[in-house]
Amino acid sequence: MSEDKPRIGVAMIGYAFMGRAHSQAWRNAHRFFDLPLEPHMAVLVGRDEQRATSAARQLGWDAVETDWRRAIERDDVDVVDICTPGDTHAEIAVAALEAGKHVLVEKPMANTVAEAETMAAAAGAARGRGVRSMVGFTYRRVPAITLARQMVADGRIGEVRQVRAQYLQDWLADADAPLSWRLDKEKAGSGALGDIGAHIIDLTQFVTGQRIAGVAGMLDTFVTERPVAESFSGLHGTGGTERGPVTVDDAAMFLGRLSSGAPAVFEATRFAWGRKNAIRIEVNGSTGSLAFDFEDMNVLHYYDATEPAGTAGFRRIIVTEPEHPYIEAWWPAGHGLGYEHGFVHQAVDLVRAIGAGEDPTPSFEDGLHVQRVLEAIERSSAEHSTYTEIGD
Ligand code: SOE
Repeated sequence: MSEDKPRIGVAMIGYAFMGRAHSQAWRNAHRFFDLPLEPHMAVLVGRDEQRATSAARQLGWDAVETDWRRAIERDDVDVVDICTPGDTHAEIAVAALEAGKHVLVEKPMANTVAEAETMAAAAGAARGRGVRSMVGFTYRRVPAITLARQMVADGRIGEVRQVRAQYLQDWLADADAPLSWRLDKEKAGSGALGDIGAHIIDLTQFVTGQRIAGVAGMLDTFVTERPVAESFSGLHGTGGTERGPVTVDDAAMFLGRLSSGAPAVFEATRFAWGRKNAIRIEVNGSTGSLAFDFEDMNVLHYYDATEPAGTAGFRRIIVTEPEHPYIEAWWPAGHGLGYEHGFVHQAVDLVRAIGAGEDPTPSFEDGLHVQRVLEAIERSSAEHSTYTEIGD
């Protein structure tokens, strides 16, 4: 990447956990990948000017705005990267798209289907003006996950018969872990369901190449009130004596049926003591299986049932070869990637799509479908209803 490339200016709104992960992606994308445009970290947006200024200095942003509306009007901003809680996604994304800015929005795309529909409509209108939009489901950009999708598409496991997907964390298993916006329905839309269940919904659709066409589910809240946080860092805070209500689900269990009719089983919980970020998906096909666990994220397990039974077995593919997705830009075989690399790959794919005048994925329409699945699960749980079909 020696020659000077035209710059693409980025405004990032929000600078907490996701803002930090996105910042390292914007810093590194063009330093490891050959991009048609060089990301310029133009402005960080945060309401508290002093704290935002400190964050901008630490994370590498050139300027600060305290109002996102000013950021989306700036001439040095081409992309608006939304890293705020879900209750602000729709207003910011629609305004940014209407201002002619490309938009990347963190998952889940919105807090309701209605919000997601306005976002998808704004994205469709903006697309006609060459303005692009993308939803930040980064785990599909883990090389092993992208390889799994390629292997399913290439027929390496035959016809998809069944899927089981889990997202297990334990950062809320302590009943005294304090409240955060992720536990407030007004802010987050839902709890484990939308926060981490959205990821395994997107991953299942991405790996199988099919949509979830219907669901039945149940949601549980184990701890109904918690200490109000006095300070927070990442996902963990310190609680004071004041307590407040938890207004979202702590765990979501649901069944799904893919567009082919194949059944799927899902579980998302932030109460699984000992599981830190265990995103697991296993796809059983007519001639084999694929299995992945993010806690061993550089490995994809593959069982080829066409092999002679005497030597068949799950092989452990170490997804670090230069021919594997994204790997050529990084390290030699066996050195491995981490959580942060999915965010770099996301920035790379977004900038490449913008440079090529193409629509990046997942699109806002993809995000809207995930929202419809989430809402159908909530409805199924609330009404103790059985299987609910989901339209496109
Ligand atoms: C909390 O559950 C969280 O930060 C999610 O919000 C992210 O989407 C996930 O990648 C890690 O865990």
